Amino acid sequence: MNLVMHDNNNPRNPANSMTPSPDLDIDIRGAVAVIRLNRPAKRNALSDALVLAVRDAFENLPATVRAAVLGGSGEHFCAGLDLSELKERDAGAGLHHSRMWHAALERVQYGPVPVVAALHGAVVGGGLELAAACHIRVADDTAFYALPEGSRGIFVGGGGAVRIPRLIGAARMTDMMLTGRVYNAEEGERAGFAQYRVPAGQAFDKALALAQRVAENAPLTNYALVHALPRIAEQPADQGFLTEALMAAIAQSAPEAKARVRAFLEGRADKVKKASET
Ligand code: 1HE
Repeated sequence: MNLVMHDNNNPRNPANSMTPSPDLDIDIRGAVAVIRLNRPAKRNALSDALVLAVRDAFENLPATVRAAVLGGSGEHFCAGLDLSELKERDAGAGLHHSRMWHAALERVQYGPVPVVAALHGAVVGGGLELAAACHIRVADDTAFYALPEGSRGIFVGGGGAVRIPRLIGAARMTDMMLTGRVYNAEEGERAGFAQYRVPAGQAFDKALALAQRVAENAPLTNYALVHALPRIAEQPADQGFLTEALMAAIAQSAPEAKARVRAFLEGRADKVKKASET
């Protein structure tokens, strides 16, 4: 049993609603939840059970958690859909299977906290769809990105058709699926898959450091970034401006926001440093 749940105090949801999975490690480290796909022998391929375990993990994070890291054990982040479970499905069953993935990855993207993905090795197919549902992606130099669905005679079904073009553009995604093109870590950073690239073996440490930094933000600011920003980006501009104003008004009214601004004005908070100093 590889499930490690160090903190069962969970006011957000009853702890007993958690579906333990032997293939998912959950380690609560203070304000950061470290969640790891743990099926290295199968390259962390996403069985239905593992997809549901990811959903449950994000649904049941303890209220003390302020950010999460999502990574994979072994040599690869994730080999995508578990192809051994790919059955003959009629159209209705295929629809529901895809919608099950959508519901699970929706809990990652629109869950309670920002999620930093630590990527290495294969980030392919449904693994790339899962990474795209996270808020920050850190990739090490071993990472590579592909959408082999094109060659397997299938299509993306885990939200990739919506999320991946927003990272790299529809033209690049079309090319990847039509031609089987694989992006290496450097090309992937340039294309927009990852916001950070680090030397081999350092993705997890960098992701954890970023998550710890994210966890220090005022909770309402993180809420606005996870829940409001992507929706504002989808709204027509005039509606987006109004949603932005409403969110800004709510965030700045929090006592924590007022205290943070006061701390700066009284010289007790960090100044913004030049990029070369950070
Ligand atoms: C798997 C899977 C998998 C590995 N489902 N079992 N995804 C793909 O098409 C990618 C398929 N996988 C690969 O291309 C390679 O495995 C990797 C590049 C990821 C890794 O290569 P490597 O040499 O390190 O490992 P391997 O020897 O290929 O695999 C080790 C074992 O994992 C082996 O099983 P074994 O019993 O022979 O040891 C593989 O069969 C197994 N394995 N990947 C099942 N994906 C919501 S829709 C999403 C649609 C998709 O994601 S389609 C894309 C699926």
